[in-house]
Amino acid sequence: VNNADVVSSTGSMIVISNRLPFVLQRKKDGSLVRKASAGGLVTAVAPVVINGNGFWVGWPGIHLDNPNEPIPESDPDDISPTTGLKSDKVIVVQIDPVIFDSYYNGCCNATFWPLFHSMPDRANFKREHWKNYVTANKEFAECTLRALRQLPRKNANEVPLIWVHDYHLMLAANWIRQYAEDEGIPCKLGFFLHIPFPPWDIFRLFPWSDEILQGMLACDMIGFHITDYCLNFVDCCQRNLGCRVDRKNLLVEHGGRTVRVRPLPIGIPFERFVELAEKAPKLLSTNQQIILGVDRLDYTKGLVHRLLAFEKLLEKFPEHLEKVSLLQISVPSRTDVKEYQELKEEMDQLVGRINGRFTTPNWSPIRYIYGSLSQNELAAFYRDAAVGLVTPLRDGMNLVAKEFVACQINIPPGVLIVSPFAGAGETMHEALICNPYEIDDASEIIHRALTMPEDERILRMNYLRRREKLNDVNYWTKSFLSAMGSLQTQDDHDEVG
Ligand code: GDG
Repeated sequence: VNNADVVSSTGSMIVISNRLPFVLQRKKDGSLVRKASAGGLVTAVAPVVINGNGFWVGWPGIHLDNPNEPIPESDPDDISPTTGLKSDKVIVVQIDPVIFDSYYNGCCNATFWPLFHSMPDRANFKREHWKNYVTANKEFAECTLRALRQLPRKNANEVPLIWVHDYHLMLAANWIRQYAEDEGIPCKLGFFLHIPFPPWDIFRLFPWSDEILQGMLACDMIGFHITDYCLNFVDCCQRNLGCRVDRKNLLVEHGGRTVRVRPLPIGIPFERFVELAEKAPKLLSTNQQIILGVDRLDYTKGLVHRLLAFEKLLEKFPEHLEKVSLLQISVPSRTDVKEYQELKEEMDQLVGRINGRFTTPNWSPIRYIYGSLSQNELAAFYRDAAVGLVTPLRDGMNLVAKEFVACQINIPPGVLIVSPFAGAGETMHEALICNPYEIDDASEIIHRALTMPEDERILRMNYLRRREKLNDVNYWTKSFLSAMGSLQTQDDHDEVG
C-alpha cells in the first residue's frame, strides 16, 4: 500500500462488519487457510485499522466447531492490504449455524434487502428471523467489546473509534454503547449504510422499525451514500420515534445526545482500476460494439428490464443487428434464497428467447456469463466496451458505474448509462440517465449512446473521470473520519502524503 494513500485516524479503530476482510477455508488436511477479499472498501479501511493497531470484528465465511481454533496468518505471497492485519487483531464472530442462517438469509437478505430497496412485496416479515437478528447483533456487540478491552490507547484522552457497517448490524451499536459505558471505556461510534434508506412509508412496514432506529441512533454519526437517504432516515426518526430533528443540518436528538447524519458517497480505488485497464489484455474483437452489464444476479439490478430494453433496441433500430452485442456478466449471489433462484431461471429463459429470435450464423445479440471474472478480465471489458449499462431499479450507490469510467482510458471513450434510482445516478451528472422501467425510452437512450459523436463522448467521460478520481475510496474513508471528528491532519502525522 502506497503511504500517500494511507489515511490515519487520531486513535485506534475497530471495524465491525458481517464479513471479515478475508474468508477462512478448510483444506483437505483439516487445516485452515485465509483468502483475502479484494474489494475497494477493504483496501481503503484496512490500512487505517492496521496503522492504529486496531481490530476487525466479523464472520469468517465458515462455521468453526471449535471457537478457540487458532486463525492462520495471511499467506506470505498475499499482496492484499489485509496482509498486515495480524490474526490476534481479528475477532472471529461465531454464531450457531441455524441462528446464523435465519439472521443472514432470513432477516438480512429476505427482509431488509428488499424492504430497503423499496420492494416491500418481496420482503417477508417473520418474528423468528427478527429474533435471530437480535441475537446475532448482540453476539457481534459482545465480540466488539472484547476488542475494545484489548485496544491499545496511547493516552487517557484518546477515544477509540468503532465503525459499524451495513444493514446486517443495525442494532449492534446499542449494546456496544451500553457495555462500554458499564465498563467505563470511552468510545465513538459511527455507522455506514451501504444500501438505500427507504422513505418512511416503506420503512414503517417493518414491524420492529422503532428498534432499528434506536439501534442506529446509539451511534454518534450515521453515514449514507446520498442526501435523500439521510433525509429519509431523519424523517423516520421524527415520525416513528418523535425525535426532535434538524433537517437542514441533518441532526437528530435522541437519548439526550445529538446524532449527526451525513451523506458520504463511496468511491472506488480509481488509480488501481486505471492501472488494471492499462495492463489488461485485449479480450473483445473490435468489429462489434459491446454494451456491457456487470452485476450480482439480484432483482434490484434491473436485469430483466435491461434485456427487454436491448430487445426493443434491436426491434426499433435494425441498423444495430450484427453490429452490437450485449455482454452481461451476472455474478451468482445468495443462491440459497428462492427469489434469486427464480431470477436465474427467468434470465436463462429470456436470454434464450431473445437470442433465438435474432441470432444469425455469424452473430448472437446477447453473450451471457453466469459466473465471476478476474479483475483483469473485468478491467479489459470495462475499457473496451462502447457502452456501460448500469440500470438498477434501486441501488445504494453502484460501484460498477465508477469502475467503468475509471477504466475508460481509450480515446475516444465509450458512454455510461445510469439509472436515476442508483446513488451513482445522483452524482454522475454527465452520464446518460435512463429510467429502467420505461423500456421504450431505455432503448432510445442506448441508441443515443451507440451513435453519440466522439467529441461529446470525450467531454462527458472527462468530467466523469475527473470527479471519480478526486472522490475515490480513500477520500471516502477520510470523509468518514472527518465527519467523526477523528481525522489526523497532515500537520500532526508525517505518514499522510
Ligand atoms: C453494495 C450496494 C454499493 C462484479 N462482478 C465481478 C466483480 N464485481 C464487483 C464489482 C464491484 C462489486 O462487485 C459490485 O459492487 P456494486 O456497488 O455494484 O453492488 P453491491 O454488491 O450490491 O454493493 C451498492 C456498494 O455496496 C458499496 O457501498 O455501491 O449500492 O448494493 O466492485 O467490480 N468483481 C470480480 N469479478 C466479477 O465478475 N472480480
